Amino acid sequence: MKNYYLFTLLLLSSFVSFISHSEPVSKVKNTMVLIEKAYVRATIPGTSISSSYMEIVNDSAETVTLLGVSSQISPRIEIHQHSMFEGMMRMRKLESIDIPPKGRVILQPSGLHLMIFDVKKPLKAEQQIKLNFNFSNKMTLTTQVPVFSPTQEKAARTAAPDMHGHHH
Ligand SMILES: [Cu+2]
Repeated sequence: MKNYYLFTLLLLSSFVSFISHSEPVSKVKNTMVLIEKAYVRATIPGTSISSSYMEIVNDSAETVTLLGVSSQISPRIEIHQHSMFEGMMRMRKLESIDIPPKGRVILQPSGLHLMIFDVKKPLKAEQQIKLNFNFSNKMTLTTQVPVFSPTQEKAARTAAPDMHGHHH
């Protein structure tokens, strides 16, 4: 019995050391880039399109590039940029977004955003959506993002403007 216990302990400790050997790598990678204030818009009944907004923070000393985003809720998520073209608001697809060293890129309505196409099931407020971010250097980040109703979105956007640090 004692031997069995010891064996289990040994197994456990080797498992723990396996984790501690593998974890620092991904931890270092993941803490270099942070996704903040992220949300996905609830779908409008009868539509299968949505968008997502957030702030991407690069805490590393090198430029990090967002190459794409995927999720089980949609087969197609694109990086979009809104821009004015001949007095009209247009959207165009971007292949990637560069986040400068120690920098921050803000995805917000009327600007950069993630466009979520062919949403499989209606997205409702209070839901949590898992988004997978693919960055350059094979760095990935998975995060849970809440679905906001228009009211919640408005509240979130008016609640924290000072935290963005661009009201100097
Ligand atoms: Cu768009």
